[in-house]
Amino acid sequence: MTNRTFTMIKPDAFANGHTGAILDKIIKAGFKLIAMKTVHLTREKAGAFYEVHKARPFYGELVQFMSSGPIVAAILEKDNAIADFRTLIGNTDPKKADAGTIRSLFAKSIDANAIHGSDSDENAKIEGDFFFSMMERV
Ligand code: 3AN
Repeated sequence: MTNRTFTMIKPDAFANGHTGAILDKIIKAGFKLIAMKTVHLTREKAGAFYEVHKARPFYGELVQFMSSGPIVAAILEKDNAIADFRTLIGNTDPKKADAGTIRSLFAKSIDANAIHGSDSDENAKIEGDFFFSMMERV
């Protein structure tokens, strides 16, 4: 699994029409699409996905935001996928994200930050399995 990561184009970026531009950057950076779909998470499903952040002060807002509109969820493949994808998307806070990163280009705030990228191989597997069955991936 070390060559796979999981991403979500979040409700802000989807609603603002940035999905195509973001996918273009991801593909041009060398990631292959293993699985992809558009979904609108219920509050319950968003809450379950972010269960690991339950104790954090922003959990309620995060769940509200992630269930506020459609998202694109995808499994991506590339050598060194986790680290390379986090470099491509930039810092969690778009104000701190390097120029040219997806968050610096398309995100407005730390909570509505355009895109998610898994932080470990273990979480990439858990998160990918949350959204996709075996039949839905290459
Ligand atoms: P990342 O997604 O960059 O790994 P995490 O895992 O620290 O960042 O946070 C998960 C998500 O929670 C972030 N993508 C962001 O949307 C939200 N988040 C993180 N920190 C804050 C914060 N201080 N205020 C509001 N939302 C936050």
